[in-house]
Amino acid sequence: RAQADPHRPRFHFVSPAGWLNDPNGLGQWDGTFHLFYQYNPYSPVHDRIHWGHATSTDLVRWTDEPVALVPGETGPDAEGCWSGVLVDDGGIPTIVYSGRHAGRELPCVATGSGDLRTWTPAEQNPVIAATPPGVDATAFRDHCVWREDGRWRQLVGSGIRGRGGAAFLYDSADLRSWEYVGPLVVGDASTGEAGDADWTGTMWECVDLFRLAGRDTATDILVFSAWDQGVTHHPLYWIGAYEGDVFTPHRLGRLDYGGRYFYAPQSFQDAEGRRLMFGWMQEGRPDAATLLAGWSGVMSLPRHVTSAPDGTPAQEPAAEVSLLRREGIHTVPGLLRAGERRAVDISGDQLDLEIDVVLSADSSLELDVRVAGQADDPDGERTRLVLQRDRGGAVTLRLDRSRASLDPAVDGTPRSGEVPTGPDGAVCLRVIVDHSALEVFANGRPLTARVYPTRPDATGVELAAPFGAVTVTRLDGWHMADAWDARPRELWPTP
Ligand code: DQQ
Repeated sequence: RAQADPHRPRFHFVSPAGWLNDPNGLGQWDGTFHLFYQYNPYSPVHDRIHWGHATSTDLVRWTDEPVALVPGETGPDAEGCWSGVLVDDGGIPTIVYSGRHAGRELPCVATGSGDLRTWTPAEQNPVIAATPPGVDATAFRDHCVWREDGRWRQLVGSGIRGRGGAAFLYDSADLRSWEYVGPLVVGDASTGEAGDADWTGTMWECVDLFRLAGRDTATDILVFSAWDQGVTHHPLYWIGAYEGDVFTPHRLGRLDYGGRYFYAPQSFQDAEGRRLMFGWMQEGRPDAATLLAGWSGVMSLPRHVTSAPDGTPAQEPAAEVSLLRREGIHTVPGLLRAGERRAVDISGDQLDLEIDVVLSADSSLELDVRVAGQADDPDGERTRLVLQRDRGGAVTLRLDRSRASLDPAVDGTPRSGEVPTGPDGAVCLRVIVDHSALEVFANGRPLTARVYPTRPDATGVELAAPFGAVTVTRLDGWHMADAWDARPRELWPTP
């Protein structure tokens, strides 16, 4: 069944079957990349979560490994092994995760065999027995763990009732016995409200603290996913300075303009020193459709995160993504006059497009993918991406899914966000299409989404200049190879 689903990506990582959500335990051991993930192998719903596992030597072609963590029959993780990280404890691969029991989560530890295939939960689990004393916590789960001055440090995602989301800091010598240091950052949920794209929520899921080296100085970035009462809102980041148990937040930003379509990201530093990040691209179709399909959830492609000149995180697909490029086109479309529309000489539902455009003030470029039919065809489908430069010079990236699918049940809500540009209005646009998975990057700002065209011929690509003239100095496009040899994959992979 999974094979027949036209919405199932072919070069993004997906679980063999069943349900996938957050990336977990990202790391590189002896040159091999490990991707663990929140996994329900039995059905495409979020229930009694295991840790799935896959390995790769190039970040894009993955091999399924045996399920890593299985909830216990009884005990601290009987209701699920929720999100966490992988650390190197003096050569012993060690997972710190959230064990779910009696409707709540507490920190747990498991140690792995040298090949990271067999995992044993620690006898001491849960290693932190309760939420911090004197704090009315909205939740307590997900972990960021690192070495600092010969000690272990940990952040646990949480929130303080009546105030907002929070990240709590802990300290340990051995990963088993933890001391509460204090709240590292506490948000203010009364600033803004649930519909706002930068609302910080009442609980922070999947906190991830890392340092990005800039040209002159380094910045500390605290990524979290804003959550409130069962609703996964969007990933955000604080830029700030972490020093001496204190994080001083300087500025809040949106990590991905797709919001909940790039949720619960986790990052790690690879052997080359790159900061690489994956996120969960959740579904935008109804549960009934997902049940029928037999699978749910897509892992984003690996992203390379660097520091933009203004200290904000810039994102682009890791260079390895281009290993999947096959035959392509290399064109210089040149000037598009206001109102002009052109078909691009490449089509498909597995594409990687790179477009360099110069937007004059008060102009816009439209790129349509997954196109079937003419622009005004009521039975047509098209996923519209628009780069628009206003009179003042500000550039906005917009995703319009109002015509992306003839299926009225799928999510068609728009997305948008600002794109940094120089005075010349130049934008490098990268658009990756993989069946229902869509990842867009405009000058380092990502917009991730899912689209579900119904027409088998929804494979066209078009360029247009809805108003104002634009110059497209380069348009390169490639067909993308399948990352999987055989489908469907086994439900319970064995080594
Ligand atoms: N998903 C996990 C939690 C985390 C949430 C459960 C974020 O650990 O808070 O599957 O999507």
